[in-house]
Formats: sequence, C-alpha cells, structure tokens
Amino acid sequence: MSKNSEDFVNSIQNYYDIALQLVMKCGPSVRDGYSSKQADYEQKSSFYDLVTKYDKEIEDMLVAGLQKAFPESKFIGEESVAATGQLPELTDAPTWIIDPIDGTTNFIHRIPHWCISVGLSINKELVVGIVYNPIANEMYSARKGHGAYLNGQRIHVRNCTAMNDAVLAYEISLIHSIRVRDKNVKRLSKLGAHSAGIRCIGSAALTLCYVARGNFDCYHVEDLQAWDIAGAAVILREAGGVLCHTKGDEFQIMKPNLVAAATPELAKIMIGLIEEADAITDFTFK
Ligand code: 2AM
Ligand code: CA
Repeated sequence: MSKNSEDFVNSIQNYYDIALQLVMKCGPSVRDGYSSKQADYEQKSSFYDLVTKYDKEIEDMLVAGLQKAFPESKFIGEESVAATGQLPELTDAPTWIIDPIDGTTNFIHRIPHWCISVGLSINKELVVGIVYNPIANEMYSARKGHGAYLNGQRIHVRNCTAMNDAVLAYEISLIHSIRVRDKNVKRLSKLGAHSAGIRCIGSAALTLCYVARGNFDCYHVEDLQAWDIAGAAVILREAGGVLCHTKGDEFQIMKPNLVAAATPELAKIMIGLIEEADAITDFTFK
C-alpha cells in the first residue's frame, strides 16, 4: 500500500471510531426522552413532517463533537437544513450527513423503530456509515472496504434472487403527498403483488439495515433526502447488497431515489417491475 493510501485508510478509521463513540454517547438522553412520555413535537413543512426537541439536541451534539474532532468537516443535517431552508451542495470535503432521528413519527408514538443515522462522504463518495437504534440496542456500522457490522458481528444480505422469495420493504407514508401518490400506489401494487411479503417500518435507514442483515430482501423509495439514506447506504453495500438509482443508473446520494436489493438479480427484477408500473396510464387514485 502506498503511503498516501495508507494515510487515507487510517484517517477513515479515525473518522469512524470517533463518530461511533459520539453516536453511542447520544443514546442515554434520547432513550430517556423516548421512554418518559410521548415526546412533545412541532410540525415542520406539513402535518406529517414532525420534529421533537431531541432531533435538534442530537444533531447539535453530533455536529459539535465532530466539528471539534475534525475541524475540516462540513455538515448536511436534517434539522439545520430545516432551520435555514438551504440544502448545502455536496463537495469533495469530508461531509457528515446526519439524520438525528430517522423515524421521528415512530419516536413520538413510541414505536421502537427509529435510529440515529450518520454517513461520511469524502470526495463525494460515502465511506463511513453508522446507524444506531438505542431502544433495540442495535449499532450498525461500516467503513468502505471493511464489511458491515451489527454490534461488532459481521452482517450479510440474504442470497435472494427471486421476487416471489423476497420480503419487500416499501415506504407507504409517502402517499401523503398528492404529487407522488399515484406513482407510489402503482409501484407498491406491482412490486407487492410479486413479492413473498411486504413490510413498512417507518425509518428508511433502519429498513436498509434490515436488508443488510438479511431480514428484508429489497426496498424501493424515492423523494427522500440524503440524510435518510447516507449512513445505511454504506452499511448495505458493505453487507454485499446492491444500491442503485430506480432506473438502474448509479446511485446519487443527493437525490437518493433508489432500488436496494440483496442481489443484482433481484435489483434487475425490481427495476423492470417499476418500469411496468410507471407505464400504467389508466389509473388515478387522487
Ligand atoms: P424522518 O423520520 O427523518 O422524517 C418513513 O416515514 C421514512 O420516510 C423515514 O425515514 C422518514 O424520515 C422519511 N420521510 C422523509 N420525509 C417524509 C415525509 N414527508 N413523510 C413521511 N416520511 C418521510
Ligand atoms: Ca429525521
């Protein structure tokens, strides 16, 4: 290994170690907030877009800790973007992409599927992913090229190549938006009809981790943001999964419309079924 690439590997390890510790440190306070009573919340852009004081607190804690450890860092965080209304452009700089609570509605309703999600992009490539569910005590983590882990144990996708053997995850909450409702109803109907089971857990990051550990086999979602996906994207890929754009092109983190699958065969079948769903024109649910 050249000196430069050795330095790069060491620096990624350092980013990973510090971020893992910081995320773990957020566990107790957010766990207390979840357990005490239904958390107070506010609406952001809509009646289904919610935020609690814990979302803001965790993001602030993570940004402060990472900034202190790595002053060269940039940040793309859900709550800072909501506060400023500005989505920063992804640059080559080390950029932490943070969702302080992915699955905020679950958090508020005391449904135990939510997580803290952190991804690190360097040179516009995702290299570190950390997804932590403090209620289940599940820490998912990955560094590019070093495999994916759940609480320190390696995880792998399931070798699933057929849709009728696959458990499909689909984010049905997105039918809230009239803009994408028909698209989602058509795609869910087409994909779901061919799959062995359909599940929706309300956290994109955890859903991707469930594909990574072989509980679910595939997932399709569009119209989310980088922070919903960044951390788990690294985990899924390092667990051997496939992540691509809905049309089969390269996955783009800043516009993360995606097909995630345990195998390339399954991803190809999903892309085909989505195309078939989109070709249905005599349907409207509005
Ligand atoms: P969030 O909890 O961070 O908002 C399930 O609802 C998944 O979709 C979660 O990962 C949630 O992230 C994300 N999501 C993002 N925007 C959403 C929206 N407008 N409605 C519902 N879910 C949304
Ligand atoms: Ca969130």
